[in-house]
Amino acid sequence: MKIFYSADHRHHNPIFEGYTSEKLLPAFEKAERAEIVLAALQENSWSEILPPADFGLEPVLSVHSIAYLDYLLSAYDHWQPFSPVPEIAFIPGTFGIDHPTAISMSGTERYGFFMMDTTVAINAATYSAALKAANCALSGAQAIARGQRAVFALCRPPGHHAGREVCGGYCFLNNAAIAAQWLSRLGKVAILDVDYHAGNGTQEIFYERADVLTISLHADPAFEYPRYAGFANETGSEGGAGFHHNFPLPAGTDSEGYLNSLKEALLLIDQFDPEYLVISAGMDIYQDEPLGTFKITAEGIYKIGEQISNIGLPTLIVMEGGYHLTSLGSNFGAFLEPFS
Ligand code: Q9C
Ligand code: ZN
Repeated sequence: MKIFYSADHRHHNPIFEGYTSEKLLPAFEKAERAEIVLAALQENSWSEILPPADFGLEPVLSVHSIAYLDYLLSAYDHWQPFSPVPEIAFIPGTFGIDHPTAISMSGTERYGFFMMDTTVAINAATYSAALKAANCALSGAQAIARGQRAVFALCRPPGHHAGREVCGGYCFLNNAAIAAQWLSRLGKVAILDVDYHAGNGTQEIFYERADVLTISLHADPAFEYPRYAGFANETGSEGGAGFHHNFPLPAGTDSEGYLNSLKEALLLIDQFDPEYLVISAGMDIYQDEPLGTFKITAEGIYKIGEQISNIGLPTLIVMEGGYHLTSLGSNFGAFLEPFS
């Protein structure tokens, strides 16, 4: 199996993901996540690790706005004159709730328009890391289009919480959405999101589209991040009405409960009859996950991969979340094994 990976993610290594009045909260989304997954996959005879090709900005700008890209590129440098400590990453203190547009790019406080939470601090390396991750996903999409059965994009930072012009939940560029958008020129695409958290960014990006079916299985946003999206009654709008499906699941969901919902999701994909399948894969569904509440075993993760693989579509698997470091490598291995 082709696996696209770039080491450029390493310098995007946030030390905090929010704050209380007393302290900064340490980050879960760390560089070692990708290194751990890479090291585990290198042990498999079926792994072929490849660097991503450069697809330029066009495929990224077909999903994200130019103002947003400019924000990711310039926020850190722009902020430096105001920063008390030079190395620390940029995070604004004011957020542009429901504002129709980013009025102007002057003034770092305006940057709060582009983010939905405090987990997306930007340092000097964030933009290039995010762009490389998008290129890993695009390289995977291209390999699928050229006839590969299944490809893994070892993306970091992750992407599925990023919307057209908003970052959040450790995500800056929506890698899976960028790849799916690229593939959608060639035929219908289904995106299945099995990360523990609702794929709100992907949902937003394709919400009015009938040619890209989006489905997300996740912890119920009534109690879990991202809180403001991922409910069952959100099913698409305009031309895309009926082409988005959320499966909000209760805390404590085990392998059996998960696989039951997955069966329904796979039926919807079968009925849609797409040319390509893109998976947003997060191992934070695992039982020992520090950010999760599900009770899914390693065997359950293998079976989830197996059920998805059994529908037989050309499949691009994109790495999203998963923060239990000691199981992360073997869980991605278990998920990918049925596709190999
Ligand atoms: N202390 C992914 O798995 N949690 N993102 C916010 C702040 C954010 C998870 C709680 C979780 C984001 C890609
Ligand atoms: Zn997640």
